[in-house]
Amino acid sequence: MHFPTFTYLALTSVAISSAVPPLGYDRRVLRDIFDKRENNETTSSCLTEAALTTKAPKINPWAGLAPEENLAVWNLLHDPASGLNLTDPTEAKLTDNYVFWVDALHTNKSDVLPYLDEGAPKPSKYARAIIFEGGKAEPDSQEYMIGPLPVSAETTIEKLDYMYNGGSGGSVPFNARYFDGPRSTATDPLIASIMSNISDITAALFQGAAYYGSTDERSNLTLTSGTPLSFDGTSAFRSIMFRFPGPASYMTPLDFFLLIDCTGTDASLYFLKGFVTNEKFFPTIAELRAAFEAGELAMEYDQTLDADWALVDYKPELGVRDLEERLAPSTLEIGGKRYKLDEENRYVEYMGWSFYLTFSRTLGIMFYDIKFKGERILYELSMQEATAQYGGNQPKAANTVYHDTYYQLGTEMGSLLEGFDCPWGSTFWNITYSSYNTTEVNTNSICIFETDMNFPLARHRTGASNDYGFSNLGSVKGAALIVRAIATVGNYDYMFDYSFHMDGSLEVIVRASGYLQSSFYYPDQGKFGPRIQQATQGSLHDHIVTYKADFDILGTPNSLQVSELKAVNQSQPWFPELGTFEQMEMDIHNMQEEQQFNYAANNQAMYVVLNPNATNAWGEKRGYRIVPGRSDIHLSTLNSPWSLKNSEFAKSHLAVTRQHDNEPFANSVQNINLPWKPQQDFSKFFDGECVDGEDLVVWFNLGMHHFTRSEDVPVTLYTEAYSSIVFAPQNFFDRAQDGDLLNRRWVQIDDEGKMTFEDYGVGLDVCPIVLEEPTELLGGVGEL
Ligand SMILES: *[C@@H]1O[C@H](CO)[C@@H](O)[C@H](O)[C@H]1NC(C)=O
Ligand SMILES: *[C@@H]1O[C@H](CO)[C@@H](O)[C@H](O)[C@H]1NC(C)=O
Ligand SMILES: *[C@@H]1O[C@H](CO)[C@@H](O)[C@H](O)[C@H]1NC(C)=O
Ligand SMILES: *[C@@H]1O[C@H](CO)[C@@H](O)[C@H](O)[C@H]1NC(C)=O
Ligand SMILES: *[C@@H]1O[C@H](CO)[C@@H](O)[C@H](O)[C@H]1NC(C)=O
Ligand SMILES: *[C@@H]1O[C@H](CO)[C@@H](O)[C@H](O)[C@H]1NC(C)=O
Ligand SMILES: *[C@@H]1O[C@H](CO)[C@@H](O)[C@H](O)[C@H]1NC(C)=O
Ligand SMILES: *[C@@H]1O[C@H](CO)[C@@H](O)[C@H](O)[C@H]1NC(C)=O
Ligand SMILES: *[C@@H]1O[C@H](CO)[C@@H](O)[C@H](O)[C@H]1NC(C)=O
Ligand SMILES: [Cu+2]
Repeated sequence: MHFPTFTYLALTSVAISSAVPPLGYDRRVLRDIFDKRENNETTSSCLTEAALTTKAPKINPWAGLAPEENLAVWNLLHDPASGLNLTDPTEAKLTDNYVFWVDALHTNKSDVLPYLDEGAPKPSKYARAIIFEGGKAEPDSQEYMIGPLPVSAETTIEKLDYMYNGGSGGSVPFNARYFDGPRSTATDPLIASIMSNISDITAALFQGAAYYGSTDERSNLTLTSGTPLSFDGTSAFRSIMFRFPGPASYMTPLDFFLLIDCTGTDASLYFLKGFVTNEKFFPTIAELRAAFEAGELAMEYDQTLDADWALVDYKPELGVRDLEERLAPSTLEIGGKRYKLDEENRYVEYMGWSFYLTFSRTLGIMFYDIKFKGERILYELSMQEATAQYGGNQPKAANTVYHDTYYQLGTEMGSLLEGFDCPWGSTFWNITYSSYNTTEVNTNSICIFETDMNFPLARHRTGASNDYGFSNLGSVKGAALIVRAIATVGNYDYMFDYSFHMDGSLEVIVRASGYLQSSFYYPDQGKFGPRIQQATQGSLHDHIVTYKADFDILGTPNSLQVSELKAVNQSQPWFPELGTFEQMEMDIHNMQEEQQFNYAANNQAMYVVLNPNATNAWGEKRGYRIVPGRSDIHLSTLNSPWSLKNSEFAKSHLAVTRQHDNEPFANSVQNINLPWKPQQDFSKFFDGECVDGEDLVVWFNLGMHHFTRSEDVPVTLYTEAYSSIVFAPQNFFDRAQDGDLLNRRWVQIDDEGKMTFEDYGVGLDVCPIVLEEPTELLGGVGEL
């Protein structure tokens, strides 16, 4: 979530794919494994075959910008006739106007639904562009919408203000805009002059290390500063932490902080605010030096210089585990792929499911028009923001809040390693996004695969007094399709999973791995996290990942029904001896107004999005339940100055709003530096509108309270750091949607003890690879 601030993403981002071995390597290994099974028919194994193709019913109306569209938009913006007076970003200074980034503008739902459902023409595509306007009298960042595309005489460039409710539309004050390369460069002379002046002090404290400037070869300290770097855009500041350089510098922080003011575009006015070290504040160089000379500054521990301990490679010193030289079990689509794809339209069909994917440079992968058995469940399902807020006794941890969309989280979704990040044989898709006048490709950065759930979807054995103890036994295979991407945003690797289950339920999971943003270890500050290395403390923090679920259960008019479990005292005449006694019942009502709310204590409430006018065969209203999963949390601090009003979406478990074309996102991508005067204030969505029988949107949070631990070294583990939620049919159907699955077994034993075994023609022999006889599947029972 956090980059050394000299990184200017829009300019320097490159796909890391070239570092990843070609997929073919592991595929060959896979084939070798199966060839050893002496089957001669495996030359074109269904394990490695591409998925079958299908044709999306509609051209994807949410698609990103094609390379030629991006180029045309770029050229239009840079055409002097546009009046934008743009400078080439690679040469830009603070006082120039230049493009930050370009992406596709989301398509309005009110234009898409008629196209999907009523044969209306495909909505026009638009681009959005954030332009840094340092050349203006009052410098700012202004967002524009450019369209319709393709660029023609009708194409206009307009300010994109409509989706921001903070009062300044698409304009963000200079002091709050993204801290890019030119801004970082502008602060470096001040930092270099201050740090050179005290190089003897840093050398004495930190094993000879000093900072003389970002390009000075003598520098052997690196610096980092996070966000926010402004409260309301009237001023800007950097709380800089120094670290030892190296691949794991997040894990080797030092106890030295430099605070500077960097307000405005004139770098000659930037100034020193002070230093922090040894848990003390020194407003001037003179005061720091006086303390140093009085012998009051010393490090109790040296930070480690060799950070090999923080690399995710094999560590033989941990010992040997018996049989670990063998290949671990793997998910393999051994019956052949059971999903179909329209790659051009990013459209997927799987076991009754169908949906479109798209990609945004800030939000990553997004899902649209999610249907099950032809009926719409969700119009949109998308990640909206990944927030992290830290705690600590120094000016880095205590004031750090990240919004990862600010760092363009989507562009940080990188190549996935087959067999490890995703199963062997998965489908891999590229993602693309604009980079100046060209289009960047992150290869194989989305994977799609079907996985064994490793437990049956359903099973039952009916008891009987025969020798086998049952008269019939049914068990249904559990499988799901997963769409996955992993965004490495600075220190963290967020894994986003969307899991489409056979029964029509949909699970959203986020996991976190990667480096802790750690602090120097202070023995007296255990309340902010444990010591995890010689001189490193794992800093306590919250991760809150906000999602949007625009449910359209069989159409747009939906309600959010709450069924609260209540204990009530009542009496029943057939239990006269009990008098009044307590039992539970449901208090059922529809939420009336837009609101933010939390899961009920003890989870004693069920939330169902239903269509008030659609009933199943039993007369029950058809809906989908929101089932909380693991670690469904909100921010721990609700009144921190660092996240006061720009992170409202992270402050409740759930929220429900009326869908509006001008409220497409929970957050804006440059909101992080405006905690007191947000560009986008999520809490303003809640203005008393009715949500009963309306087009409603559910916003939900996943996340983790990250109670850091030694086992976060070298990196946080996905086993523990994960959070999930399930959307499950609730009276949506007349019965469970497992009856139509052939991947099942049905075993019956008649009165004479004769067993019949039904496999519906599906066994391990379906794929060209024959492994075993199907009866083996049932273990003891099959051999009867
Ligand atoms: C596989 O093919 C080889 C030679 O091509 C043959 O010798 C062998 O018997 C075959 N094995 C089976 C199981 O058919
Ligand atoms: C265009 O921007 C440059 C700085 O990049 C500035 O010097 C110049 O005055 C601007 N021109 C106009 C017409 O605003
Ligand atoms: C270092 O800082 C001190 C205190 O501000 C100042 O007096 C001195 O001139 C500076 N020295 C250099 C070489 O900049
Ligand atoms: C930093 O560089 C100086 C000068 O080369 C050297 O003496 C010192 O050991 C280095 N310290 C670290 C921590 O790299
Ligand atoms: C993109 O911009 C660069 C630098 O201005 C230029 O050299 C290149 O020709 C442009 N590419 C296209 C396709 O216009
Ligand atoms: C993915 O990107 C790579 C590298 O640019 C390219 O060779 C490949 O054709 C792309 N795949 C698809 C399906 O576009
Ligand atoms: C039911 O009555 C008992 C006895 O009066 C009381 O202790 C209990 O709190 C009541 N429960 C509820 C749910 O009101
Ligand atoms: C989308 O809807 C908003 C709000 O109604 C409107 O201001 C905007 O112009 C629409 N966008 C397009 C591309 O029509
Ligand atoms: C449900 O149907 C009734 C009767 O047809 C209609 O009056 C009402 O507006 C409908 N409600 C919704 C939310 O569609
Ligand atoms: Cu964490």
